[in-house]
Amino acid sequence: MSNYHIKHLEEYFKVYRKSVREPEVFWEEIAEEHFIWRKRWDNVLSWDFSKPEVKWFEGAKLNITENCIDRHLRTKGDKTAILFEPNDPNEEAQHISYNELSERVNRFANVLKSKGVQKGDRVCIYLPMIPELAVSVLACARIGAVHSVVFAGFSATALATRINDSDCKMVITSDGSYRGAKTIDLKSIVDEALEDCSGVNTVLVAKRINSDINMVDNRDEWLQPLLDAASDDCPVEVMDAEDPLFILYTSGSTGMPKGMVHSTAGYMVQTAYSFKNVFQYRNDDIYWCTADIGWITGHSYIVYGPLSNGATTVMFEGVPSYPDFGRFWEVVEKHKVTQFYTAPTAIRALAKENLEFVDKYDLSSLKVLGSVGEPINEEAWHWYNDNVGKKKSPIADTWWQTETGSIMIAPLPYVTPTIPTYASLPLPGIQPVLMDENGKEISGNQVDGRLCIKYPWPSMARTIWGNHQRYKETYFSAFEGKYFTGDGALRDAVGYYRITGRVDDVIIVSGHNLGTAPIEDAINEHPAVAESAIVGFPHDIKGNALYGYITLKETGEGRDHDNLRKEINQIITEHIGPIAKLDKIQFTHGLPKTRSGKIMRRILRKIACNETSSLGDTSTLLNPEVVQAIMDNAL
Ligand code: 7RM
Repeated sequence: MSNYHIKHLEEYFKVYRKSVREPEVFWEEIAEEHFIWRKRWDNVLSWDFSKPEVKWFEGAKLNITENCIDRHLRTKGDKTAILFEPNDPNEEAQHISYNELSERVNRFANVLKSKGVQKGDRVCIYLPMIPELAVSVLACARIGAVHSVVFAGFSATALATRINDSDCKMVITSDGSYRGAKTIDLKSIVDEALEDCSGVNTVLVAKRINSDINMVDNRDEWLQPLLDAASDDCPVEVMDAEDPLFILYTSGSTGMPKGMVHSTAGYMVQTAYSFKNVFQYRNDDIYWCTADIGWITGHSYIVYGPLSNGATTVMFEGVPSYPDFGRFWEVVEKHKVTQFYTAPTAIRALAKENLEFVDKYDLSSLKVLGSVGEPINEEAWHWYNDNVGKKKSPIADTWWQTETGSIMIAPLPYVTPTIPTYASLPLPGIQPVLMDENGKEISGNQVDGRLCIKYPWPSMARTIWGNHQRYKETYFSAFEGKYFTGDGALRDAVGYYRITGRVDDVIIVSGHNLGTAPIEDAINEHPAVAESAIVGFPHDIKGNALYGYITLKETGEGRDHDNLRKEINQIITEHIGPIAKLDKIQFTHGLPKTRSGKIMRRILRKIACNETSSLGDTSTLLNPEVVQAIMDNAL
């Protein structure tokens, strides 16, 4: 009897009910049947959200790389584990088999050891999307070092902050990276960062762009000669279930980034389980997630989830717009990708372009589409469904967070009927609840509130590195005894969840709670609109009024702005009601985005409220230049 792969809706409901009735039995069965343990656990779960303290599979011993690599070698040694697609389409793709991955991870692990890295030490990885990134992550895990991957688009200051916060001894980087038509000099960013990081004594440098870089004596070393000299046999470090596997930083709305700490066993079990079900993964599939491994999506659904299932996972170095906007679809055709997982911001960017970029390619291999990172607006959902999935590939709108480690709410393709903009139903083992402002659980359907999770799940982050108090305050204090996600959601008549955005995005206009996502959805239906972001600003009568920042498609650019404003408010009136009409509409050439593609409404709110003297932390912005332009034209 196995609950591991759910194939029918009735089965989903049955398994879900069991997972609520007997959560420990549910997770224990999955853990038992699908992983290699060096020692079995003594206790499935102990927890206390008031401390907060959560332990899964306590007493168990394991190594996650034995589960992601070694156990596949006997039956799948020659199967491609990582399919590396370079930035330049003329450079050949690399098919790295499980055998080869094993060899490379073992060598790398031995290099780390030879440089003095020990179990529990933190290693910062600042690499572009090249195979060494996945290999170094796994090499750390093999020897029990805690990896802290920093997205290689972050600045020197952001990198230094993260290195220092978790006391990394070593940085792994490259001579540079390719990004579309550009090359980026990563090594000099590292050099600049390390001026402020006295704890780092070793920098390992992978060669990617063959540039002439500065190497600091007694600190920097080229990686390849070390790998060549190392043994390809590195026995695994046997870890405790609750030993930290990695730290990943996520920015809070204020203050220092939070180093979320993930555990070994719980994280492994749930990323594997969710990968299997949300992507309906089958043996010969070619799975592609376009995220960067610098984000949680890449950790869980490029590296650990796929590899623990013995899958082929595509690792893409490039960008969606190079050499042209057909790049994603070219890769899908070339490698016959079966599952494609990307972010709404990418979909919206591609939807702005000519459809020929999609139609040129044969996308018939696709079976499942995924979306993650933001609420997917209705317009983008339909574009994705019609043009990429040809109305045949279900879209899994996956809601989760860096903190949750795994996908929490999502339809299971071919199992759960999908509705645009609805992340739909919780995965088995996940117990979401909606709370009102007074801290009461809202029961029933057709309600909205703050999204909390009321029971622990295996892959939840265990703490914030070095600041357990902040962990408690941020996630376990707003609602007693519950994990607070920071998101708002509504639950419809059949129990489907729709995530309406961060709760700080909820705007109360004349006493009505308005989520930004549904309003933006309505606006984005206008044929001239490419993207929009809504924020509130103080209003004498209504309390708050709505301010919309709107970017137009190329086709909309010559249009009369006053007419457009009327049409947009008309659409809002039709979709939501006159209460949600915008008081101010500013047309802009771009919206401020984080490097992971999320619109930074916090900055737009400050501009709308005329508080531009203190914009707060803008160091994680992808496109700081648009902020000035928006301020200059603010209404
Ligand atoms: C995986 C990831 C987490 C925040 C989360 C939400 C938003 C993510 C969706 C979504 C609506 C989705 N981790 N979010 N996925 N909102 N629908 N399917 O993105 O830590 O970087 O961000 O992202 O607000 O709290 S994250």
